[in-house]
Amino acid sequence: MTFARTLDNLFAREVRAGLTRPEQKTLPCRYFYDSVGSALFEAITQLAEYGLTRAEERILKAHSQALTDRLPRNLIVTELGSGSGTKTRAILEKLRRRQIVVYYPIDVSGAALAKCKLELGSLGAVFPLETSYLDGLREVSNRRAAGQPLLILFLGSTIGNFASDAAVDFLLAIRQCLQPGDLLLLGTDLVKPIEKLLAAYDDPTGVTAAFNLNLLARINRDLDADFDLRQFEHLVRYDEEAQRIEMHLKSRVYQIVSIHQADLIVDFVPNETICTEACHKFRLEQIEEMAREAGFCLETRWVDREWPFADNLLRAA
Ligand code: AVJ
Repeated sequence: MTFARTLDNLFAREVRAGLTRPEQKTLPCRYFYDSVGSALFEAITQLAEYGLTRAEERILKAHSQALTDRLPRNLIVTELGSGSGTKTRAILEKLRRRQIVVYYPIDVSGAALAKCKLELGSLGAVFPLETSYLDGLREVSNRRAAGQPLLILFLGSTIGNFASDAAVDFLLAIRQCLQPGDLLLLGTDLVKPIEKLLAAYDDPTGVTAAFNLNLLARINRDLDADFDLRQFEHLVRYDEEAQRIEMHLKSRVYQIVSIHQADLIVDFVPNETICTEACHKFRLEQIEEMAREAGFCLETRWVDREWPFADNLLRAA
């Protein structure tokens, strides 16, 4: 039974759970990343309005030597949600000057992992793991030699997809796979003017709207459903109190949708929404507090000023 097959069942269960919620209907954002979704996300990272990726690229280009100088010898590197790995090149290029690079990219998207292996394969030994973040991390932790240090990369502010308590729980779960002294490089998008955030998630070109709608296309294809994408509209909100961007799909009309593999018939009233993603934004002091609660201490951090974003080097205490 391949990972993809088991996913369908899990996918069906999670879609059913999200669309039968009493208050706000939801869909899990990790299902954005089928091959079309991964390609659309790559396009998002090129958009003028979406400054996150370029901000982190600037940080890694400028500081990967300083980062490498802080790393213990003979470590292995793993990355949660590596995507195509383009940002990681800066770090691995510096690392291979002083050791053989051993890198485990972990991602739910096989398409992204294939690109990552192509992108970074010339820099050392690359072992892609197509699985969930924590299962992959446990796998890597089991494979390392006794006492061999580990660097985990969790870039791009994907931690922002977790609500604040869940983010601490997730970091705690990571901590439990580690040994004291292991390092985590955590990418966090920082709070900034609302109009800048709204433009980043609702670009005038419509790429993010397509990325969002593609989730319904995936459900139609993989779960035998009949969503009419033209009857849904991409909608973005910013919740100032929760410091988060929310992406929604809004129903234009009253409609009934059948999702056969989830054994579900669900109706939508006009203007009702499905929340498909929450992207939390951080203040520097909140990141340090979150890290402390999860058993990490902040070693150092690098901040991009042009598009406020921070890469935080955390040590497992
Ligand atoms: C990959 C989760 C970091 O939150 O900015 C981009 C995903 N969603 N545009 C983000 C995303 C809409 C992205 N992360």
